[in-house]
Amino acid sequence: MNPDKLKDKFIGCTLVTHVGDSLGMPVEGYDCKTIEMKYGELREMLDVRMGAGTYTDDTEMMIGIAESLVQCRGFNGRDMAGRFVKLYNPERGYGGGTVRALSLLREGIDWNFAGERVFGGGSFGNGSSMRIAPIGAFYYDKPDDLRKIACESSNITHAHPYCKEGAALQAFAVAKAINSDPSEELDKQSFVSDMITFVSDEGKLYKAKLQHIKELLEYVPDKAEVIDRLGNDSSAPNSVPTAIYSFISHSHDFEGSVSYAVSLGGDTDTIGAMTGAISGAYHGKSGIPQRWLNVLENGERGRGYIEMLAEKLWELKSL
Ligand code: AR6
Ligand code: MG
Repeated sequence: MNPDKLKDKFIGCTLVTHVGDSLGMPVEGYDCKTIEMKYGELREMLDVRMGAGTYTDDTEMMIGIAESLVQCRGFNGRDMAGRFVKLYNPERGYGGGTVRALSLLREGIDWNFAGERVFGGGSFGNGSSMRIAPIGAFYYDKPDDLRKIACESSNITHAHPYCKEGAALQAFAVAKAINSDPSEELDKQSFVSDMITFVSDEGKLYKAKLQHIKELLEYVPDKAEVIDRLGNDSSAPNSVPTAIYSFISHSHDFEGSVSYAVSLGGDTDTIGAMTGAISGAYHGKSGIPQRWLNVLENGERGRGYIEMLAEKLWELKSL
């Protein structure tokens, strides 16, 4: 692939995690009908709750992954866990399971054992899938490494098999989007078939959801049916497939894909962030509407910092 295109896609998947997170943050927890009644089709970043363009835990943890991959030139679980702990800002809206895992890590529990002590056997929340974009990018050309590293990174806070599989699947979607040329028509059915093949035997739940996606792509279902069949809550199995569908059903329409994901309601910031990661990986940074870029927070670890990390990640791949 043309190196500049690849760089644009590395920046796209990380920065659009931020975009989707920030677009969804103001309406997190609203249902689909309420969002439609109050805002119609939500395409602007509302200046409510944390403020327009502010990111939540999704992006903060994604930054932890990117920093760690860059500093260690690949995966290092202890380093990554340390960065999650160091970056943690309670005002960003973390899930309870993650807060618990981070506090165990802070107490000195080894990085590979904290996650399984949450909820007795591990959280099945979407917290390890929402942050995975940099792993999808860094291992975009190595699916076996991608699966292994995605699972290990999940284990730091989310040890449940649903989460490991969800994180691997979301990372694989990002990798597939990086490998796809947006100037050609996307073969939607074969995109999903490849994902079904990728899912391991422990991920039967995801295979069934991906089969739903194949069916839903054959017509234009109403949002209630999509929510009913794929889900929109904060568990990994009820949100990762929803993000994959939001991207594939709007693959030609960058803005529409993220806006659609948020419009489904429920865990809007995270479904927005995960859809954004895939759409950003497909279209690249150059596909992001300028008015969205302009409003993203840009302090010490804001938009510019995320771009810089993505560029360094790309440089490491180009060595
Ligand atoms: N048993 C029972 N309930 C569970 C279990 C389990 N093993 N695992 C998860 N839950 P959590 P996250 C339920 O807390 O994944 C933030 O807003 C439980 O109700 O690990 O880090 C993020 O931005 C728990 O509260 O959170 C995401 O949007 C919930 O699943 C979202 O929260 C989420 O699991 C999830 O983040
Ligand atoms: Mg969040």
